[in-house]
Amino acid sequence: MINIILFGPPGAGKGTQSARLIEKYGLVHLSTGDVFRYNIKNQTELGVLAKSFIDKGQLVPDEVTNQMVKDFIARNNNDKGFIFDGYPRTIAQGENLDRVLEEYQANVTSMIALEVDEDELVIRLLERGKSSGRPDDQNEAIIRNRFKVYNDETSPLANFYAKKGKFVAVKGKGSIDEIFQNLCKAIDGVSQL
Ligand code: B4P
Repeated sequence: MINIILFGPPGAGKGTQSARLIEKYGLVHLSTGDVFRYNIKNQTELGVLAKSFIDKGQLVPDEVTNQMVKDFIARNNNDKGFIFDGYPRTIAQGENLDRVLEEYQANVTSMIALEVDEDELVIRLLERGKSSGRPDDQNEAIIRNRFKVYNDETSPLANFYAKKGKFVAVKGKGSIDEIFQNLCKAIDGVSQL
């Protein structure tokens, strides 16, 4: 079983690359952003709550996100493993993921981080905002707030996994194919350990 956290700032390409990686490795994809957006679209109680945070570029509170992930893993437990895309985003979420996987005698294999500079990310997100209808992608101030939240609350997770010897960085700028090949090399490297 391999459990990969695909990490990186907003717009780094986590969703784009996860879609290809799950096909190649047969892993189950958990994108917390996608689950929130599904709930927003269907106007569930979770969706209404999540929207109030996401539209401002803030994180959905840990208790809500952690419970959602716990339920998702319970429903999708499998032999091959997971790609976690956009989760964990805080240290408390990282600790929760360890605890939940332990219940299944599993653990995080590796965090693989896509590194892209902020100006490129703003261009990507504004571009996506033109067609996606996502309010969090349409306003530069909200996008900048997402980076602030990323720098303050999410980036410390890199060190959290580095200390466990489970952090690998991959260049996230270039063609989608090139980046995919580099991610596959990183995954093949850690899955043979
Ligand atoms: P997410 O849905 O996780 O999305 P993201 O960070 O915006 O984008 P991602 O990195 O997946 O980028 P993508 O591949 O789409 O989060 C949205 C919000 O949900 C968060 O701000 C937060 O409020 C909430 N949330 C989610 N998880 C949470 C959690 N765990 N805790 C609390 N709150 C949570 O790529 C972006 C764009 O770039 C696309 O248009 C793509 O086509 C383009 N692109 C990709 N690769 C490219 C490349 N190589 N070159 C050029 N363009 C590229």
